[in-house]
Amino acid sequence: MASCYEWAKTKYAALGVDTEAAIKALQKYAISMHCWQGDDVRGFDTKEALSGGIQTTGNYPGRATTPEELMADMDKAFSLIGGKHKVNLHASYAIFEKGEFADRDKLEPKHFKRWVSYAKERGMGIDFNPTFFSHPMAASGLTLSSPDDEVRRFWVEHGKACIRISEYFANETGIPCVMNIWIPDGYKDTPADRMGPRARFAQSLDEILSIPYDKEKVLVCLESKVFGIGVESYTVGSAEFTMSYVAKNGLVPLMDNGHYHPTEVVSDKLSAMFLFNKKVALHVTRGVRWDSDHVVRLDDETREIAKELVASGRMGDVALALDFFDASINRVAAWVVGMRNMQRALLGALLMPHAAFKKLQDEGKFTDLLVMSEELKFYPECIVWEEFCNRCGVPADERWFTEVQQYEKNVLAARK
Ligand code: RNT
Ligand code: ZN
Repeated sequence: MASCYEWAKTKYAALGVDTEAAIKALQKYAISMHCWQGDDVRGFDTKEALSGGIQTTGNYPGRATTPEELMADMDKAFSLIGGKHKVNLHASYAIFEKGEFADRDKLEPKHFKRWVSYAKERGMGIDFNPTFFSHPMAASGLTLSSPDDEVRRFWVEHGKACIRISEYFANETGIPCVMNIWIPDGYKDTPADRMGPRARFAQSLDEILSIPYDKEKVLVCLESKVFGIGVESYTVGSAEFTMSYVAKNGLVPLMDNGHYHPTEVVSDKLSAMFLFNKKVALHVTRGVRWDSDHVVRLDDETREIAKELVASGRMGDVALALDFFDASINRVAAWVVGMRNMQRALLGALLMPHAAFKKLQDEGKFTDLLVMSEELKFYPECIVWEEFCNRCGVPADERWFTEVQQYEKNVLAARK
């Protein structure tokens, strides 16, 4: 009797879909896993509370509080996720040796050498984010757009430091570093002056980007946002600001699917972005009513985003990172669920007969298109997933969770 996989392969082949090609494409697709899920976005460089209009809620035991713990937790997660991925760091995760400290404006590559060893030992690349929040200099809620020149300068220096660190990551790992700039700046109530802060933000970005760096190695992104907690009326880095700045300066736009009005979807925006940008970066997250940064589920929008990446043929041009932080559940499990769901969404998209579907659309055969896309939902994706996981040496089903439960019992439970 042929194996289940052979049967699934034949079934997809009848639609013109090559399951082998799908598995291979998924195996080599690196997703950037955000370190900040492991410690509720606290980082190691300050004792400041999380600020900037983002929030973690919950107090599930076992949070990583040291670099060693965070790295061990990430290893546990990576061991249960097929394929090779990237590590996504924030500047606040600098690791200082005993007695050493450098403020955000003075950070240097050496403060990240342990992360470089971590990545190199595992053959991974590193992505990076300047941290414009959870810091006394961000207490006013304004950073790169601040009218206070001392504050603005401080953060400009931070941005420059982060470009140097990003280049160091790329040089050391041999893999380009995606460096994403997101600022929390904005106002709670209707501003008197909308233009001033945006003009200062543009000026600050010009200053940061004026330092020489290798544009092949460091891909600078700008992330937009529509609102945040405490900045409900106005954010400086709006979609129009970031898209225009990026287009004018040859940067990469970063779209976080929690950062739009609730009825807007990133899946519908991607094709337009692909037409006018060589590369596009994503933060895949799940907003529940608002930008709540819930763990990524295998929901319709995640699948639709994945479909757009594959159907457009532009999967390779997308720097895909996850961005969520849930402190109410096992944090390692949160990573694994989100990463595996993103992979499942991509696999589903890789198993669609896109050329045939496009043809149906162009020929106006909308009944056929509806019928086939609905039938496809019950095709044996799960069997191809199982084959993918087997080849990667990770559990295909919920057995991965047994390992996380063991880890919780043996490691996480012992943490204070
Ligand atoms: C905030 C942005 C930003 C952060 C991380 C921690 O709304 O999404 O990307 O979540 O940088
Ligand atoms: Zn984000």
